[in-house]
Amino acid sequence: MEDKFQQTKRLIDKSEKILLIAHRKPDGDTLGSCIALYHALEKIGKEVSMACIDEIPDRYKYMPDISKFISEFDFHDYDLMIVSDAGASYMTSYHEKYEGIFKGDVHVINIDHHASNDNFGTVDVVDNQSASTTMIIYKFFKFAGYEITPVMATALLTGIYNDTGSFMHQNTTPETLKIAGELMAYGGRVVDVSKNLFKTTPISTLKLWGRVLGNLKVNKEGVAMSVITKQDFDECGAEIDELSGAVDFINCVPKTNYTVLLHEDEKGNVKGSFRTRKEEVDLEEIASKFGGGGHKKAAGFTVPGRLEKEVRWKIIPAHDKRQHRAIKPGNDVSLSE
Ligand SMILES: [Mn+2]
Repeated sequence: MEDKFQQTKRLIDKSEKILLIAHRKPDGDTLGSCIALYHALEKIGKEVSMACIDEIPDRYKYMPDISKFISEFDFHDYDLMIVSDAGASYMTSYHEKYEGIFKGDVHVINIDHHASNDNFGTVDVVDNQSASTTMIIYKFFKFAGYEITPVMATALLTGIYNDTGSFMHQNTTPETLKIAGELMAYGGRVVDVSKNLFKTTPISTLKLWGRVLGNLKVNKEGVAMSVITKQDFDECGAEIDELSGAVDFINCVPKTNYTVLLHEDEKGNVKGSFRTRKEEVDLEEIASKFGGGGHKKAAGFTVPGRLEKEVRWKIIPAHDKRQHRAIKPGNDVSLSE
């Protein structure tokens, strides 16, 4: 990593105008990376811009200068582009908008932590052992001797919080916690990050998650399952991406083998997301039966189609013939789904 950091520093040192690029559908890691780099590079006298093809979600607006993101630019205006947290150049979506952008006319530093990174940069600073891209950037700042301000520390913490689900995912290591601690010591505002990332939810999302909870059932095979239709999205006034995280939230029912959340999308597909807390369950295998894939503990699939509710009613006769009790719902009549 040292030589990659050296090459990165050399490219930054000889550049005047630098463009920082976030990936499409930006999250806390790509945005925190850009904001921290923006402050670091401005401080050493560079002319810096930040770009993202999609709008910045409101929950990240606590980070200073986040309003400075632009969506359009002329890449020939810059000496250097730094792309953060993008597993491939197409994840920025700028390859479609600007022909030749990543073809070598302008140097590119690719800083990322995805195992699937396709090394599209002039310099590729890729470490898939890192829980977040901001952790790599933190190490680079230390290497380069850049001053870390409280604003930069908060931005770097945002990436760590985002990608570890506030230290709850398996990618949380002793090093993750150590760096998070150091960032707090640099003045990083943990409370701002958790409040905005995890404790701010629009009413449409709450209503949608309410339906996820209301529809949740556990079947005889020990599978916790919930369903969201297109109509649910419409009635809650919610977008598809507001469902993200819901499957992790409901993957908490004791004694279940795994959890599945099915939903319809706007393109006429049914998508399934699987999660499990059990060591012995291999979800990649289960998802592959539906033509999907993923990891052992988190997987998914997409099939064209729609969801239809099938309700069966059956009458279970009372065993005690002497009493001739009336059949009551929930007692003798069962609803199976
Ligand atoms: Mn990331």
